[in-house]
Amino acid sequence: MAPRSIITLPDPKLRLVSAPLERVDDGLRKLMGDMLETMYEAPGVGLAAIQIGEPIRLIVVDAAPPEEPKNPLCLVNPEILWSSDERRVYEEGCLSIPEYYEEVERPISVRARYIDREGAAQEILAEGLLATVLQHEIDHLNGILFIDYLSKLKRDRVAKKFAKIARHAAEPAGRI
Ligand code: K1U
Ligand code: ZN
Repeated sequence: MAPRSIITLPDPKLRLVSAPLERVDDGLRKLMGDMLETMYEAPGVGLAAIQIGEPIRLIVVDAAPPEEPKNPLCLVNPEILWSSDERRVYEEGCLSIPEYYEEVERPISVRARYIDREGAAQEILAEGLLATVLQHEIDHLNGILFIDYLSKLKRDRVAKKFAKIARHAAEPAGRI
């Protein structure tokens, strides 16, 4: 396993719609391991393949409380089958929008189907943080970022801030 670099705003790849996967093989399982290592190292509670530049429908999540054992999940071609009418607000972050947190309202529970790391079809009923993270990660597969749920004013402000950071990072180092 090897940690990978996480792409950040305004990288246009973050707006791609990722492609479904045809099969689960050793190459994909290696990528799952790399993504889990990248997520734990960040640290984070989820990661979509596009965040390491791979436009495929693969996400990893671990929403276990810090005092409990790790509970890594790898989800291939995940799809939301049902969302609760009941919603809750949670302060979200995104490893592709570092150090920016805002409250987002989403359904409190979701049922999702996916293919697991052995290639078997699975369903999961998720509540609380796991439900929030699954929705956030599945949004990444469709080119949607959590800032898209904020007001235009807040979204434009954060987009400008990260565009400026990227411009400065691209500048040649100044002479002494
Ligand atoms: O997709 C991502 O960018 C990962 C993101 C997932 C997420 C967090 C919160 C709500 C919805 C989705 C993160 O993991 S941001 C970092 C974070 O939340 C965290 C970091 C360390 C410990 C616990 C949480
Ligand atoms: Zn994110």
